[in-house]
Amino acid sequence: MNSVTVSSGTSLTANVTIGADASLGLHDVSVTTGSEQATEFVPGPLTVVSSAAALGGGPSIASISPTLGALGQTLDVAIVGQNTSFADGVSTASFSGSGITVQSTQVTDATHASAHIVIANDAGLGFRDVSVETGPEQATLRTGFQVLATPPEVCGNCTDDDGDGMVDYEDSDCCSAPASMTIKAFKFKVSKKGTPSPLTIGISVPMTGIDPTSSDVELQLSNGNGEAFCALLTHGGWSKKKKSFKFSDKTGAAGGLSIGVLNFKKKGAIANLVLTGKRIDLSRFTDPSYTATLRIGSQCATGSKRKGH
Ligand SMILES: [Ca+2]
Ligand SMILES: [Ca+2]
Repeated sequence: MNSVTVSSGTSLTANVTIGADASLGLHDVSVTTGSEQATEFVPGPLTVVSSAAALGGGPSIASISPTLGALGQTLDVAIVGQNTSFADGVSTASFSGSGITVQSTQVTDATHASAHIVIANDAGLGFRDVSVETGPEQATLRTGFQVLATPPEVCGNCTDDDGDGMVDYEDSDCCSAPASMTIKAFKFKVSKKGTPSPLTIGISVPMTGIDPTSSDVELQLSNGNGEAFCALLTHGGWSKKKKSFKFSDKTGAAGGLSIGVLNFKKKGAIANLVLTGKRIDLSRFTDPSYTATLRIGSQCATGSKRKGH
């Protein structure tokens, strides 16, 4: 510690020299003012790294996934290192602050690890630093992980993860700027016995450059009763046929949608999509006014139509 310059009751600058033999890793910081002692509320806010790391050539964490977690969640966080030497049984991951417990750290290779974490119900909200220690090696990603009060919306799982009533691409968390689609045909029968019935939906969407053989398609239908239908038509089910794309699924994995055709008007700006399934049960949904949401790749669109029989 060389000098301390106080600029206000809550702010000071400490000039420190870090010795060549200082231990690498997180260090606690505290300030003593007479009888008052202020300590950090996240442990180890100062990280000492090797000089190579300080120059950018040392070990660091390039990315993690997911970057968000909610109170009470148990997650596997994938960690990608850069210039690291992760080793299974040696490397341990940690998250700054209190309330995130790393139950295990698994390493697949020198730059890939996975941390199995539990976020306590009373963990502090906000950003956390993520670190992996491998012997003396320390790799840290500043503010790489965020703790939220409620789970984030996960896009593409047909679940309203954050509980706001909007599923996947209906939710602005997944689709911040939906294009306005035109629903050209929308037909299904409500069986009196409540058995699955044919559904056909035809949609005209202003999407450009879309290719469902490389981008998954998700179709959602909702009405006043809630989410009626949500299906992921994975890119593997699509094939290119001249200027159009065809979808085929016989397994039922696409929510019962079995046939689809996607083609383009002349200049390719408007795509026409028709999807049909033979046995889809919408009988629980008595509100005849449906909103469709379609996602192809990163583009999304929404439109409404009253049911036609
Ligand atoms: Ca979701
Ligand atoms: Ca939601």
